[in-house]
Amino acid sequence: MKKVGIVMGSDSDLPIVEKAINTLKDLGIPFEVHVYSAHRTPDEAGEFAANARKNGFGAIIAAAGMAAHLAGAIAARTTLPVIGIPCKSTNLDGVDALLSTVQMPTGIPVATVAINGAANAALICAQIFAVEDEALAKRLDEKRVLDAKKVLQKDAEIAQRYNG
Ligand code: RP5
Repeated sequence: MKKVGIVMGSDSDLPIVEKAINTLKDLGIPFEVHVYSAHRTPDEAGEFAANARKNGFGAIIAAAGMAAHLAGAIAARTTLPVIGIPCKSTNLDGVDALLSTVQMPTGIPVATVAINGAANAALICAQIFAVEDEALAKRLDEKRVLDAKKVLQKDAEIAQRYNG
């Protein structure tokens, strides 16, 4: 199976990114994690993106906060799917990162998830890989069933507490 590249702009993004890491682990998808910044280490970020396809990656998750140009800078250097996670930091609640990540010019797309939406970033990668991987598609189906059961369990608990 191809790997997912997970790149974050700073190790301060790791608490958010861990949800993507854990989701990929749960689904048995190989990954590699790096800290590269579009602004502080632009050469390393660019080289990682430019070589990603030949290095066995099938998709890249890029997480950054503030003026979050990492996902776009990576997308500029590869035609692999790039999923951007806008990270909440500082004073603007992540809206700064959301707009910086999502507002890409035509031709260089970044599939952007919600602010701090790291689990969904991993799931998008999984769903892309599952187009050609029946076993992974089955694991995704099973996860959906399990997640639904958890919601129904919560419904039962809340209903018992409030509905007499
Ligand atoms: C961004 O600036 C990073 O992605 C991080 O979200 C934010 C703050 O970085 P640090 O100053 O904590 O390294 O580039």
